[in-house]
Amino acid sequence: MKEKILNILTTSGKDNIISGVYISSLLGISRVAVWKHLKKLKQEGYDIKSSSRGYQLRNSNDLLFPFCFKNQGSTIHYFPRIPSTMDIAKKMARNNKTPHLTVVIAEEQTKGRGRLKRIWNSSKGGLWFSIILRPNLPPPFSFKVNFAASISLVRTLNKLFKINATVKWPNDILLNEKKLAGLLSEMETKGDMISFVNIGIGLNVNNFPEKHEPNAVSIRTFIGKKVLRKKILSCFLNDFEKQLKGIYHKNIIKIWKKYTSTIGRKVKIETYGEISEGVATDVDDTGSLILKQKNGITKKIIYGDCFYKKI
Ligand code: BT5
Repeated sequence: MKEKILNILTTSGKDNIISGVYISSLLGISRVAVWKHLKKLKQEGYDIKSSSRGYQLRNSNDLLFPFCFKNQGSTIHYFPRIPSTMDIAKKMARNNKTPHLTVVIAEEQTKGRGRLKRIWNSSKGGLWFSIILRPNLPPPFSFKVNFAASISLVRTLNKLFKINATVKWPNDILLNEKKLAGLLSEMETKGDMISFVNIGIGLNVNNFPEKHEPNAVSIRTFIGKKVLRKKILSCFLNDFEKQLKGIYHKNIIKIWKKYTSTIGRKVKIETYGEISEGVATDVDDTGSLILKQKNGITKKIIYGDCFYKKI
């Protein structure tokens, strides 16, 4: 019923204002029942305005409801306001019946998180989602999935908006040296295989992240207008699904290198409190960064935060 009401509010009426009588006649339920459903939707966080003329779903031109996605809708789960899509995705993924490529989207996250439990600012207007993946891979190969996600994201954004976003090792997306998106992954294993990998993606689209993060940028601030998040997500999912096919045999790192701005840069890497500096000379086939330090010694770094030094 909830989906049906949202669908009616999205698709009909002048100014998208729909009377309760009209909704009740379409759905064959009483006006009181309509009112109760709408009250619940508002409590859940849907931006619905009531007036003497009826009900109006605000900001309805860029909704991310499952029925807004033609072929992908059946695996999309939308929440107006939740702590984090990662928590819901984890719960869902632990149920073996949840299929590969299930997507959990939030309009707003109250406890969005980055790596090492850092805060991820997730106000309205961004694209905050997690994808549940069941790649047929042993755990040491999970890096392929993470790198594939950043390739698909950067490729989608560059194609749709004619921008020149790049990937910073391991998988931040930068635009003009500022952070446009961050990726996070959480995995569980069963025996010798991955049970699921959940990839969380936070992409600044129509929000203004620079208010809280001076080093952040959104598509809207960069290109100067609002864009459709639905289109971004749909194109990304199509590209990512194709990339994941036969991923075990693909040289993902070779593809990733076409999109990275890290190789050749002077960098500082922080790994659990240890700091290393030098030039990032390569990323090897396991996704580790190869750093040539000032003393000439080469170091292989498996995990860490990478900061670019000024050119
Ligand atoms: C990341 O962490 O970059 C991964 C972010 C993943 C967020 C998604 S949103 C959907 C899903 N659900 C979640 O709860 N999380 C995932 P990390 O590399 O640790 O970067 C975190 C740092 O980025 C913070 O310490 C801030 O400095 C900065 N930051 C926070 N919010 C930001 C934003 N909106 N845009 C750019 N930078 C931000």
